[in-house]
Amino acid sequence: MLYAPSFYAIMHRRWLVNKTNPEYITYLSKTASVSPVLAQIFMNRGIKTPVEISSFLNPHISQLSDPFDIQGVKIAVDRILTAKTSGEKVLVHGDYDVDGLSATAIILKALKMLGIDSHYFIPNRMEHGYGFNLSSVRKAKQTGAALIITVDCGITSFEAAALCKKEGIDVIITDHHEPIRSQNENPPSPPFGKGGIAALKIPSPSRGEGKGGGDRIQEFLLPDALVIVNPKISNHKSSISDLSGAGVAFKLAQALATVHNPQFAIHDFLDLAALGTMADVVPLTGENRLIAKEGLRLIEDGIRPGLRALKKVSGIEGKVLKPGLLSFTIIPRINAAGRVSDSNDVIKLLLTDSEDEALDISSWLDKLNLERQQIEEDVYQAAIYKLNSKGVSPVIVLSSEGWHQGVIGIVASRIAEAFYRPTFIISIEGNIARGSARSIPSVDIYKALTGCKEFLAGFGGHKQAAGLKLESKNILSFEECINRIVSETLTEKDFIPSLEIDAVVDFSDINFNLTKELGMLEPFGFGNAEPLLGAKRLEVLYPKIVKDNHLKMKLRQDNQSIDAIGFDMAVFFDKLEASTTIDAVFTPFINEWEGARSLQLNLKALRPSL
Ligand SMILES: [Mn+2]
Repeated sequence: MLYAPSFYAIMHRRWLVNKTNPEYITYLSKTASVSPVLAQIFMNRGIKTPVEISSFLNPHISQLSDPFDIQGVKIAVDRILTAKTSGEKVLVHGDYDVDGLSATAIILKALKMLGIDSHYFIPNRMEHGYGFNLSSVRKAKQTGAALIITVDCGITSFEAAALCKKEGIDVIITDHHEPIRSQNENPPSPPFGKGGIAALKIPSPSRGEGKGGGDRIQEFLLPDALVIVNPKISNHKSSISDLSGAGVAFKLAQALATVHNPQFAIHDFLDLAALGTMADVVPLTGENRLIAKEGLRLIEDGIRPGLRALKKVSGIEGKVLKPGLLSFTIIPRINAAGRVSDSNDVIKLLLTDSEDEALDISSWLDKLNLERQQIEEDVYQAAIYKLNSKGVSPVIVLSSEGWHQGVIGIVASRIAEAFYRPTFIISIEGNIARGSARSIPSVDIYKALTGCKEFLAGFGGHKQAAGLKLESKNILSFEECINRIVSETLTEKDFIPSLEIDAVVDFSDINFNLTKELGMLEPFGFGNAEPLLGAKRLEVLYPKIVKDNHLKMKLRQDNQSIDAIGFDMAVFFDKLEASTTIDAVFTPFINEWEGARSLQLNLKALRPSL
């Protein structure tokens, strides 16, 4: 997601303000020694005691949880150490996205540090499809591996695990995706086979309740592996239940470090774990916050040649890094390989000690990313053209021959965001069509798909993203069905995006100390959004358009005025008259200009005062 809000989203938004008991805010502010505004923000985010606030404000890797708390880690560690003592070869099976590649690099590096002869297999999106599959088992046989460790996948790989068993190859599955629940009436057992649907990999947010013991494993349909390490099986609703694939791999590396080798420094893995964590858009709270915060610092310091080179080709060398910045610099470049080419060289990039090799691979990724952008833009423009001719319905379904599989998910996401409608982008190849869907918060797209399964050959995913496969001749019937189902359950206001405001403030609350406090909540991202503040009845002074598209002005409340900038908000200029008052939503920040520091408001939304 880029910073620029779409025109559509700016113009039609419901403003929601969180309300809390003011007495508790005063109490919390005093006991936790934070401003009332910050206390309100914490309350909104479910952080409700001084102890919780203190640990959130001071994340440190010493707070990392014991990796052996995750079910299966002990067995996995023992098996890996057996591979070391008996000189067995090990194959790491990964995935072609940033999370899967980071996870692969983490485990490979850990195995190499133990002196284990290790190899890897990254499936190719076009050739093998997503997930641990039979070609990976073949590769293990070729290399003579006695043990396969999957990362960021495998939790639904029944077939491949069964084949391994038959071939006498042990499998350790490490994953973070949702396991299939056994009471599920339709177990989506390997639904699409070869060339499956990439978008299916995103975990479903539906969770089991309570903390699992060994007996709870019975509730899931799991592949027959030696052991499965997945916090979704045993650590529901804990600080580690939302780890990314790289996060789970990191916990295994952390466990190996604690039992085996003192020269194992968990610092050697944290930058990669952070990369997967940010790329997979898991909530940046709990253990993920510790990983992201520390890992970002390591990426900033440039400890790894591969990431240093990627920063260089992305033009962000020496910059202060935030998840939002990485999401349109390093992350898409790494993902480009899996989208339009092959990701195997990315592992070399992440593990190399050679500056030259790092720069070579990074430049290649940079080119692939340009190629990906061009392909994406072509598909996007073609999709918008189709949309213009057919009009916007409650669910947008667009299809065509020749739309590249590697970009349909991104295009669906862009259109869903721009038009605030669940969006399906479907690529037709002869009789068969494959599509990718992205939804809006009010629509559970997985559930809606279930209602249309008579038209589908297969589907999977979760509330906000899904993949599907169908016969081309059924596209129209499917489109009618999904529109009917969604229209039946939603009202008009569900199609208006909302803007959640953390606190309504007076200008007298906004000062340097507050911006400093807000900075301590970083890194911002999914699950830990940048706080939005609101203020009412503001006078607009000296509005002007700068650099074509941005809006600059002063806002005044009582006797205090503050500079404000609205990126990509020039569209509001005509609506601003110096005499009318407006309400504004913003994040305050410190603007440094020629050595001087001043408060400034980064505007997110404006409306005339009611
Ligand atoms: Mn993942």
